[in-house]
Amino acid sequence: MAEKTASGKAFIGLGANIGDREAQVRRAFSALAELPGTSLLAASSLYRSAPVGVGAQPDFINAVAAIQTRLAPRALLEALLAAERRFGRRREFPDAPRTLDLDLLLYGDRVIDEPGLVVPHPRMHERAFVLAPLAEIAPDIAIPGKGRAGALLAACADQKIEKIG
Ligand code: GSY
Repeated sequence: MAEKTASGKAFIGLGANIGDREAQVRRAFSALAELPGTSLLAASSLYRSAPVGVGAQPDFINAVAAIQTRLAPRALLEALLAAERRFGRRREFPDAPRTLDLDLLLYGDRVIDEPGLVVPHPRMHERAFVLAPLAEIAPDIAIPGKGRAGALLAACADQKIEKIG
């Protein structure tokens, strides 16, 4: 049985760069709403973004969701990994193109550094493909130790990203 905790608000980064990327990300919002003890609070627009840190790959479609969940961080992470697998994600090599990527970005104001579970997501504060959709649905959200999403986004002006609705 999944580990339970008091209900908390979390933010999830969604991304896809193979297959029907837009459809997969839109369906993933519904998949998040169907996780045990979880409801979808907000879904950002979809954004097309150039790949960061993975070499020459197709552009990504990215988005961010806010959820309310009774799953504890580790149980939430496991549920996200299981959802990725249901969407056909295969980890054939590090940073392989993906049908769906679900990153646990923030869990309330918790700071967690455990094997396989680091929250806030360690690179989210420097990635426009996370910060733009996050700032859209939660402009004043603070990333512990880093600052506010809206302000951090201003420092990523060189990264190519386009809102597609
Ligand atoms: O960490 C998410 C996977 N990822 C992405 C992504 O989702 N979007 C873009 N634009 N670049 C990325 N590089 C990685 S790794």
